[in-house]
Amino acid sequence: MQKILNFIGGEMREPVSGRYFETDDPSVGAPYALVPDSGAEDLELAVTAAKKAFPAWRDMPAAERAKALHKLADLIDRNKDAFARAECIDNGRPVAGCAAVNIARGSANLRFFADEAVTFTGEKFKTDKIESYTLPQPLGVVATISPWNLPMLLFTWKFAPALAAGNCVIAKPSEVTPMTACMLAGLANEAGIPAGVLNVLHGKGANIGAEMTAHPDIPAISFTGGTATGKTIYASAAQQLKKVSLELGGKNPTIVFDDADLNKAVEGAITAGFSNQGQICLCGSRLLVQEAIYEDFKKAFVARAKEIKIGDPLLAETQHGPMVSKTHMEKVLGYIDLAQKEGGKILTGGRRYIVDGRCKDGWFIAPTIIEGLPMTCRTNQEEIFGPVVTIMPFKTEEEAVALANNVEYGLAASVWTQDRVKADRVAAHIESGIVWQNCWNMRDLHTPFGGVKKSGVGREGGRRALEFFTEEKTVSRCI
Ligand code: TXE
Repeated sequence: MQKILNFIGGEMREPVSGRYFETDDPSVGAPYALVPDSGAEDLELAVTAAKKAFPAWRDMPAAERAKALHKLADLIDRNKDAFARAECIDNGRPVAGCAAVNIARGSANLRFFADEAVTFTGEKFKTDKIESYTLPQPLGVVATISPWNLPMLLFTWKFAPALAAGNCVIAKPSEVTPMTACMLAGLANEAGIPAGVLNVLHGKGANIGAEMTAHPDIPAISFTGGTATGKTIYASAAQQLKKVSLELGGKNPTIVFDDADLNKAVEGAITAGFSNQGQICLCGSRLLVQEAIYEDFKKAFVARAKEIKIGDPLLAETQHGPMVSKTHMEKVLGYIDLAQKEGGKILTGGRRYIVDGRCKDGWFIAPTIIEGLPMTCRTNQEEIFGPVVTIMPFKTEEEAVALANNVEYGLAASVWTQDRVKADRVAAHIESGIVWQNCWNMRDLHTPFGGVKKSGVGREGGRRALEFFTEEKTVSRCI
């Protein structure tokens, strides 16, 4: 069994308690590595190391910090095949997707925020009597907590802006997918990131995660994960008035109007619904199709879903791997059962999928499409976070918007129509942080990213992330 270690003060360290737990390879359904079960003592060591490193890192010119982050990005790229393979084994995403998305975005995130921080400056103000300027200053030691669905992408997305802005970080990846975070930590010294600037602690949310959110010397927490966990973290952070950024769940609509380019919309809805086995907070899990094209669209969508190649995620041609864990597979299968009890008809998929050979015990679920459910049922209201899409017809634009908005979540939506004015009108009325027009998950890292309603608090991306990890000080003088 491989052993994952914490990274504290520039050194790989065993957890103080000596306790570990197992993590699984979901494609074979068996444990393959040991994860530190870190706790308060490990956190204390990390906070001490980070506090010691902070003054020098803070005072370093942003361009110098950027150099180290670029070097770390170079090292990720140099080892990208090893990272992609490790991420695939840990998470189950097919290796091609890991390479093209999870790992490529890992290094891209580091480069992007390194460069953004160099041009991130305060503002100047002037009246006839007073001139003022602002100084955006780093917060100190901050915490990032990331989930299992896009391990490397979200791990770096959280800590890169914090480091670039001059903070020291204690980063906790998900206990379900800790491997690539551990590998990345192993490159930090070579990249020239000073000891204590980046610390990586592994362990369970309820133990080390909760310790991090309650620690008095950590003034800010950036979290991506489930809405229930987000609420717990928000409540804990409130006790000490910490800053929080919460990127939470989604139940996102894909709206297809009858004037859409049918082929592009089908392909878009497939990508939105089933990318990463539906385990992306942005996935379009509720497909709304205008009635004139409903039957044709449904036929094409189901046929296309059946073509998705399920199999061993280490094979280059595989498009659809296993669910991340047994617990998660059981949760998703539970929702598929529920959907049928609620009156839904399975059009394809709908059960555990057995892959022959090496992956025969893997936790696979085929792309699943369900028809005939009302928007108010649990299947259409709760985040399933798997390869499950419900499809339903609508008559008018107003009805489509009302159906889209009839959930507690509000992260993202995609709208398919060739009518630009209609696309803009719908975008304005959808209750979500992000709307894509005739595309899905096209990301410009400068743009604000985040949700409304139960999908989160705050915005990340570009300048917003740097603002979150700094406090603005106003300096004024009389003239
Ligand atoms: O995520 P958790 P889980 C959704 C999805 C999924 C559900 C639960 O619906 O089925 O959430 O998944 C840490 N204090 N999403 O349980 O628990 C935890 O260790 C501090 C949506 O795996 O939210 C991990 O590092 N930290 C999603 C991180 O929080 C705590 C991505 C996320 O885990 C903690 C993942 C605590 N009390 C799941 N409890 C998205 N929207 O991207 C847990 N953690």
